[in-house]
Amino acid sequence: MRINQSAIDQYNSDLQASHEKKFHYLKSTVSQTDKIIEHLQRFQVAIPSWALGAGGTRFGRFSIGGEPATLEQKIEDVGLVHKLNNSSGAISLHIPWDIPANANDIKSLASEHGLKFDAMNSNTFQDQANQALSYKYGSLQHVDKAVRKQAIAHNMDVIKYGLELGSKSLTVWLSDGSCFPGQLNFRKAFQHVLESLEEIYHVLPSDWKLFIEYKAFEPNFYSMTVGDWGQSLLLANKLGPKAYTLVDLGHHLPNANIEQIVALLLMENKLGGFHFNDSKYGDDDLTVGSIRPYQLFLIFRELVEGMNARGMDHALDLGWMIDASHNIKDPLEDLLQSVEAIQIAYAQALLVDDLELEQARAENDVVKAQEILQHAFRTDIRPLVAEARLRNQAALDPLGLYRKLKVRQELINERGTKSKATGL
Ligand code: RM4
Ligand code: MN
Ligand code: MN
Repeated sequence: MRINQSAIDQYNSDLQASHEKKFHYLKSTVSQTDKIIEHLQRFQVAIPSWALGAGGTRFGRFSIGGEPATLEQKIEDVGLVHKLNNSSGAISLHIPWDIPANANDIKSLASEHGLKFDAMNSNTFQDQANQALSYKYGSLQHVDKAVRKQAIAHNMDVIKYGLELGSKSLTVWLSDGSCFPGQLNFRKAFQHVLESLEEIYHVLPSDWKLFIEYKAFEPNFYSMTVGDWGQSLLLANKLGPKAYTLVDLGHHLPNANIEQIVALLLMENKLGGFHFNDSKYGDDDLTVGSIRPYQLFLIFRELVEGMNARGMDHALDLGWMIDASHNIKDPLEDLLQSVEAIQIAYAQALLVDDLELEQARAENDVVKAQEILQHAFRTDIRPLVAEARLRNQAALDPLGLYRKLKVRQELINERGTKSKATGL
């Protein structure tokens, strides 16, 4: 299914009058609206290929219907999201789930939809049917060199696929770790991961980035060999300038101060990528902003301020991606909600007056500093986000139009109720 521009234009003209009212009111109360809108217009968040079908838990999986069963269909689905919001112009692939049979065809299909290829993801956390050696006891950390070699070779293959598609980064997330005390020699495990990553880094093209994603627990429940930002940063620093830490919001121990982590990684020029989601308990992979919107805003505040301090381009210099899983919702609806939540937090972060905040800090005016942040967070910035979409020829209300066009039903008609997306 494809959405015509005329359907978007028609929908927008129906909503125009009510939008104008809200937008003009906001414009009269907030300064620098045009600058914020320009930032929003450029900002793109990549969609992972594995978030387009039903996720599940170890207890069950409930199909959504019309799931994309092929890489082509996954690209089509991201194309639908991007057509509606013009802010999801990239797809992130997971190998071997998304091996392209013909890279050129896949590339041209993606560009028809206005999509680029974001980070490539390797998978050494599952055994594949034709695989010689098992990752049951880890991959890059494994005590057996032959297993490490197999996992290194897989990452090199992923880079090759990425090169064919025009990707510029590799994300390595390892499930390596241990489930019981005594199982692992921590130092040896870490050292093996480092040596393995060194081999991968060695073949990484000079204009590529290597993102090292950490995770505190799951699937290993006693130790994770890349368990926190310290371990990831240690690896990135030892590897060199092409290696960066990747922060996934769901990969921390409860109540971690993620905004502080982000600030320091940016300061060290070692923040490379970002995976958005939300959680209440663990790696819940829920809709961005659905549980802790204030935390999301505070994180964005550090991102914006930290990127400005380094003269970084907000839209291009970090890898932005949603990493969510959909157990009960239509994934495409959830992704539209997540992108919107990201844009809201970003716009609110852009509202904050840096000089005023610094002044309050210099005077130890704790109340003022807190007020400045809370004022931005409590400003209903949604008309600005909608205006950015309007100026980008996207839908004023993407979710509203998605429902009006009955996109899911259309996808079910095309693909059936039983089609199943590969991935998690
Ligand atoms: C992990 C992690 C990675 C993703 C896999 C599918 O928990 O978030 O980014 O590649 O899930
Ligand atoms: Mn992730
Ligand atoms: Mn995760």
